[in-house]
Amino acid sequence: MRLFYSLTSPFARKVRLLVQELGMADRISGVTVDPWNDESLRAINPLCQVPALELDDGSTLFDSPLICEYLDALGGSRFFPAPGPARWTALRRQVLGDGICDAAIRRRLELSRPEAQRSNAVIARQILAVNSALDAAEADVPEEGSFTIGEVSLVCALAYLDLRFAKDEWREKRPRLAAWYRAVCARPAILATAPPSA
Ligand SMILES: N[C@@H](CCC(=O)N[C@@H](CS)C(=O)NCC(=O)O)C(=O)O
Repeated sequence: MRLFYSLTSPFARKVRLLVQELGMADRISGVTVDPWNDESLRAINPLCQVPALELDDGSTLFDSPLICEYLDALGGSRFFPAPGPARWTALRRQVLGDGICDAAIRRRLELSRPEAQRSNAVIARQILAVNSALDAAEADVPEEGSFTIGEVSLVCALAYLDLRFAKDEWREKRPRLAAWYRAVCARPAILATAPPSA
């Protein structure tokens, strides 16, 4: 299998982290690509986004939740619980983490436009989404020892905020989330997939 990714993509990091956790690194080769500037990616993923996974039969999977669930099924089904309360909690946390990344990326895109074309309303809405999602995560900090796709997504989202918006200091008003993040970051798979510094 071939994984198309970029080193700074939080969505691609979810997949890379899972690959490490599941011990599947020897089954997947990585191809780095810039999704914003390399149109050749569109032949793999028509949405031209990373992550995208090319399977051994030449077909492709894209969107991190789908790729993660596929790899988890191949690797022993440890990160996506069976239908029931644990699954809904894991998937809710995954949506929350992914949503933080979506909003942070939208904010970055808006900020990259020439100043005269920027919309302060768009930027404010993305900031509100991230802050509200962080407050929701503070109110629902993962239980000790829980490490499902939900926690994987949250880790990748928090690291992405540190990478792109470090000055926002999300930890300040969220001590429980900050303590959880500090502790979970000792996991080897998290250390091994850390994004390069900004
Ligand atoms: N829902 C997708 C989002 C993937 C995504 O937004 N990837 C970004 C990089 S972090 C990308 O490739 N953007 C290029 C584009 O949207 O044109 C997932 O979970 O994989």
